[in-house]
Formats: sequence, C-alpha cells, structure tokens
Amino acid sequence: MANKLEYRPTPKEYKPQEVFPGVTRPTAKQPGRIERVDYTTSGQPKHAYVYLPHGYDPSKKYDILYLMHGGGDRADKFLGTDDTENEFKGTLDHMIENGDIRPVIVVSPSYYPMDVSLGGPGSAGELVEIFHGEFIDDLVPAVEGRYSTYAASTDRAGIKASRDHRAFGGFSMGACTTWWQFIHGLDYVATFLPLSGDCWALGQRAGADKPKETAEFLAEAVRKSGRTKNDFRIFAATGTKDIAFDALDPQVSEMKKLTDVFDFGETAEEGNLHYILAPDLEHQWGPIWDYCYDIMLAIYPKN
Ligand code: FER
Repeated sequence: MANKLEYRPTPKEYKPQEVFPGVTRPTAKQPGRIERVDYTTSGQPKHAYVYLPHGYDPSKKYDILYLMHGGGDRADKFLGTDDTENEFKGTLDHMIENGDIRPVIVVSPSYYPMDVSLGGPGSAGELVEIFHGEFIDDLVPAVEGRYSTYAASTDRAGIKASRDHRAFGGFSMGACTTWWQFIHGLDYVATFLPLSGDCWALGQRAGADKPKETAEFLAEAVRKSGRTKNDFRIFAATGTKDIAFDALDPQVSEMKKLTDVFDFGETAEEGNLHYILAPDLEHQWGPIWDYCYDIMLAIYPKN
C-alpha cells in the first residue's frame, strides 16, 4: 500500500545554506538552469521563465509543469531567474540530483501583461479567467516548440496528444487560473495543482459562498468535455490558517460528493482528487513550495 499523501516540509538540506553570516547559497552539485522565453499574445510582449534540469538533452522527452504566481507577482516569482537565488529552484535541483523525481521541465509564466500601456483587461480576476487562451495559443507553442517535451507538434492536436505529460498549477490567483484551465483546457492538461486558492467561476470566493454549486460547475465541465474520471488528476493543497482555507476546503468537500466525476484518493495512486491540508500553515510562499515538493514526489516518481 502506497503512502498517504500528506504535508511534509521540504528537507532542510534542499534549501539554500548559509555560507557566511547572512549569506546563503544554493547547494546542489548539479544545478539546472533557468532560461527566459519571449512570446507575444494578442499583440502584447510576454515572457516566461523555464527550468531545464541538469543534463537537459533535446533528444529526450520531458514532462512539463506550468506554475502560476499569485496576485501582484511576476513571471520570475516561482523559479527566480538565472541571476537570482530562489529556494524552490534549489529544491528542484536537489530532488532531481538525488533521484527523488525524474528530470522535468518547469515553467513560470504570468497572466499580467508586461506592458500595461497596451491596454487589455486589468484585474487579476479577469486576467486569470482568460489565461487558458494564451496558454494554448501562445505560451505552450513558444515553450514546447523550443524545448523537448512529449508534444510532437505544438498545434492543438500535438498538445492534446501529449496532455498526459503536462501539468498546470498555481498559488492563490494562480490556483484560480488553474481552475479556469481545468474548466476550459482539460484536453491539453491532465494534472492540476490548485494551491491555496478556490474556483471563482461563480464569483469571487465562490468556493466559500457557493461550494456545492462550484463543485457541480466543475463536474459539469468534465461531463461536457467528454472526458472521464480516469483522464485527469487534481492535487489541491492549503493550510488550516491560510486565507484560502475557508473557500478551498468547502469546495473540495463538495467535490468529493460528486463521485461520477471526482474520486477522492488518500494516496497519489488512488482516485483523481487529492487534497493536502497542512496544519497551521498560512498564505505564503514557503508552504506553497513545500506543497510543490510533496506533489512532485507523487507525480514524477523515477521510473
Ligand atoms: C483565495 C484566497 C485568496 C483565492 C485567492 C486569494 C483564488 C487571493 C488573494 C490575493 O491575491 O490577495 O481562496 O482563491
């Protein structure tokens, strides 16, 4: 019987270590690298940061995980850049170096326009709702056209055929983006990581106000897509002191009841709906990186 999926903090030795008083450095011996990918969406210049594992080999195929930041953040938030130290990037390096997971590509985009003077929708709530269009039309072609994933082509057919090797997640408004991606883009992504954020399809914080209706809306999106319960996996996570707890927790409880679509599993191998609830943790990046560590262990075991 596989282990129950539950909160475990990132190992201390995976985090940047102090080398001089007040100075920390990443410690992996074989670090991956971060590259910036530029693309255009609706005439607007955009970029995303891409983590390539150490020894990245374009003749091999890699699973890919897209991770979206929260409200007010930028594309460099999840992974940092090649010039900035980032705790989660160091954790990825260690996980891959130690063989905890297989090498994967991780992408950190943004739903914000880079140049706000060009106009377009403004609020995070509006931007996360439409991001799924940019994802399929512009971001995935830019990234997966340049790096070697399971997408044999980056037209819709190629992205659809490789969906089992593509995951999308995010923190807070990035979780909101993830639920929208689930609603509109099940054909292109198979694994979803909504971290500390509820689904706003029926209004802001509808997970709190309308949990039953929100769960039903998500179930109906699956039924309409023609996909079945074996075609996707959700790994949701939050902390009991997180501001998203009061919204995400009731939403997940209601989703568990809709058993024609959602199948709650205690371990990563059972079911399609998973939920990590961390005692006392708040709406912060440290816990989010821990949830990513826990979930990546579950979804990218070394073959
Ligand atoms: C949530 C709690 C908080 C959530 C989003 C937030 C999408 C965003 C907060 C912020 O950007 O300040 O459940 O769900």
